[in-house]
Amino acid sequence: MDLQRSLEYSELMIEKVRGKRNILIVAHDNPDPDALAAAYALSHLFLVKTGETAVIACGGVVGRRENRTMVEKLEIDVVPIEEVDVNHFDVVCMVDSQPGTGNSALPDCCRVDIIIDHHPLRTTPCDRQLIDVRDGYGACTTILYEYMLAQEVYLGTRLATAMFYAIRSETQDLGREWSPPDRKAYQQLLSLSNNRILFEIAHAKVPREYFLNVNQALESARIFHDVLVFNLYEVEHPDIVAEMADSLLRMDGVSVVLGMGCCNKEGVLSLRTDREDLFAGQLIRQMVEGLGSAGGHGMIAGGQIRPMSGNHAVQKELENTLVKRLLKALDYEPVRGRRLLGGSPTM
Ligand SMILES: [Mn+2]
Repeated sequence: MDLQRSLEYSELMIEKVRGKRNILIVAHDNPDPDALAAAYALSHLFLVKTGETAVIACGGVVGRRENRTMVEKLEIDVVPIEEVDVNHFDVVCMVDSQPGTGNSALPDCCRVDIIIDHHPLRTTPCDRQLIDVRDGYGACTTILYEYMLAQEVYLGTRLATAMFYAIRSETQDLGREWSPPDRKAYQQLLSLSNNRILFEIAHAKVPREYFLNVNQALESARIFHDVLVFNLYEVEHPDIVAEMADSLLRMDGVSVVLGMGCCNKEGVLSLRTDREDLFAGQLIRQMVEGLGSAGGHGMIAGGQIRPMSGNHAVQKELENTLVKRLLKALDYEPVRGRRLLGGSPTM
C-alpha cells in the first residue's frame, strides 16, 4: 500500500471539493462493481470530510443481475448521465476510467477535475487536474480503500460490502491481476462485510434471456488455435458479453477469448486471456483500429464499435475481420474455426 501517496492525493481532492455545492462522480458506461464501489466510496469520502453530497452518474445500464442486486441491496444511488446537466457541476470526477478512451458517455469536451483509475494512463494531464492512476492495482476500489485508511474514515457495513464485492469480482477473488494492496484491502474489507448480502449478490436470480445468451455463446463458439470466438449478436445489455467471455476462458486448451455482441447500435467486444505474455488492452486496440475504441488491462479488455449495423450478415463480416486481425496480431496462421460444440470444422 502507498498510504503516503493516498494521504496526499485524498487531501488535495477533499480540498478541491470543499465548499463546492455541485459535485459529479462519473463511472464508466455499463458500470461494473469496481466502478460502482469506487464512485460510492469517493462520494462517501467527500460527504464525511466536507459535508457535500455528490451525484454519481454513468451512461448505459447496470446490466448484470449481480450488479443490480449490489446497487439495490447496498443502496448505491446512480443516475443516468443523460439526466444530468454536466455543465452544472463545479467539480467533475471520473473513477475506473479516463476521459477520451471511449467508455464514458461524458462528453469529451467536458472538463474533468479529478481522475482516479487503475488502467494504463492514456489521458493527457492538463492544468490543475488531479490524477491518481495506478495501473499496478487490480481494482480501482483498492485506491479508494487506501484513501479511507489514510483519512481515517469509518467504513459502514454497506460501503465495506460494496468495496469487498468490487475487489472480489474485479480480481476474481485475487486470482487475476491482483496486487499486494488489493489483497490487503480484500482481507480487511471481508471482516467488515455482510456475508448474507454478499451471497444474495453473487447468487442473484437471472431471467430466461440469460440462458438464451449462454446457449448462443456456446452455439456460436469457434476455436482457432488457442483462441475462442463467440458472437451473441443482439444483447439486452453489454455486460453479458464479458461474462460469457470469462466463462469460456475455462475451456481446455483455450487461452484467448474474443466475445462479441451488439447493443443499441453499438458493437460490444470483450477480450480475455490467461497468457501472461499478452497484453489484452493493446491487442484489442490493434484489432479495432479504424472501427471503434477500446482499452483494458493485461488480461481483460473491452471495446466498442460505433455505429454498428443491426444486420446479422454485417455483424458476421465484422467478426471475420476481427478474427483475422486477432490471429495476425498473435502471429498465428489463418485457419478455419472449429465449432466448440460438434466435431467437424465449419465456417
Ligand atoms: Mn476496474
